[in-house]
Amino acid sequence: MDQSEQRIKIAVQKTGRLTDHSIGLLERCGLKVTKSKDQLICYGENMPIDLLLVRDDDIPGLVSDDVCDLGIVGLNVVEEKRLQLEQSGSEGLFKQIFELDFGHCRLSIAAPEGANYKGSESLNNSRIATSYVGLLRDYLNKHEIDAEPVFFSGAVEIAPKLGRADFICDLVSSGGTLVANGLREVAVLLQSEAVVIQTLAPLGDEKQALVDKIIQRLDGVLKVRDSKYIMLNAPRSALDDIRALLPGSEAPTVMPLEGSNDKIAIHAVCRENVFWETLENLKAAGASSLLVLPVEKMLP
Ligand code: PRT
Ligand code: ZN
Repeated sequence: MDQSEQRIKIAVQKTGRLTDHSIGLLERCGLKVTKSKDQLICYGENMPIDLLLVRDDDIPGLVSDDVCDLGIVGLNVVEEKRLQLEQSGSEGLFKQIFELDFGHCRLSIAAPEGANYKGSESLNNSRIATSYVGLLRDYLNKHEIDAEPVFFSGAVEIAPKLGRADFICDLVSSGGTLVANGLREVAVLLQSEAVVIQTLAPLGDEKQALVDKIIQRLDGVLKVRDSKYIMLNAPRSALDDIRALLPGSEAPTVMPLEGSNDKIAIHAVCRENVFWETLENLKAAGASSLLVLPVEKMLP
């Protein structure tokens, strides 16, 4: 078999909101790539993994057509493609592996400030501008609303001012764009964030083992994102109080301190962030020499 066929291809957004997070996440999984974003492909230097840099809208198709083995893309784009494929009776799909906790946004319907909106029935007999015709149609069907999606590929928020639509359906994160265009969010269709998708095509043992390894590493990186390693000294008598104060920690390591009979050192991995208040409470409970360190990697 051609050696290039044994390499894993991961589709990531070439330039946009997801690019730096996607590449940064893969780097934290141990992948080193040549960094040129002008190229279509970034070759992995230390692992048989290459990144295909493409428009985000093309990512689900590349994965469902088995051109790429994995893809990192917004759930909004994944769901839109899934509905398009389903509506056209197409077989090719992908499996969604997990959410990556970046690229958060929601797909919402918004109405002009002055519009008399009294619930989803107010959408009847209206035109709604969107780039997400599949998701919008799905929502309208489920709510038995008779409205017409009007396709806009960008600048959806100006459609009502242009007289091209009565409402819009677009992505919202801070809500600033809606406010700046005199629009009000009235219904949320989908909560979205970046996700990993995988081809449904069988990969063969070697490639599957590599994909499993990347998925395990991604999982490890995501799990320790908020974790901290905390070290402190304390009187032995304060152990129970201190354990109760350590956020999200299971079994701390307790060690005697050389030259002291009643003092111990406590080390623990906390699965949540350790805030100043917690440190102050630990100190009040008798802890001293507190040290909090970030956790970079963890394997169970
Ligand atoms: O060139 P390419 O097609 O790859 O990029 P793109 O322009 O289609 O996508 P890009 O980079 O803008 O967004 C990529 C992904 O980021 C989206 O598919 C979402 O999953 C996610 N994301 C997160 C967002 C937003 N937040 C977001 N706020 N995508 C777009 N927006 C836009 C929105 O369309 C609206 O115009 O930002 C505006 C609203 O933002 P707020 O903060 O004013 O509410
Ligand atoms: Zn796009």
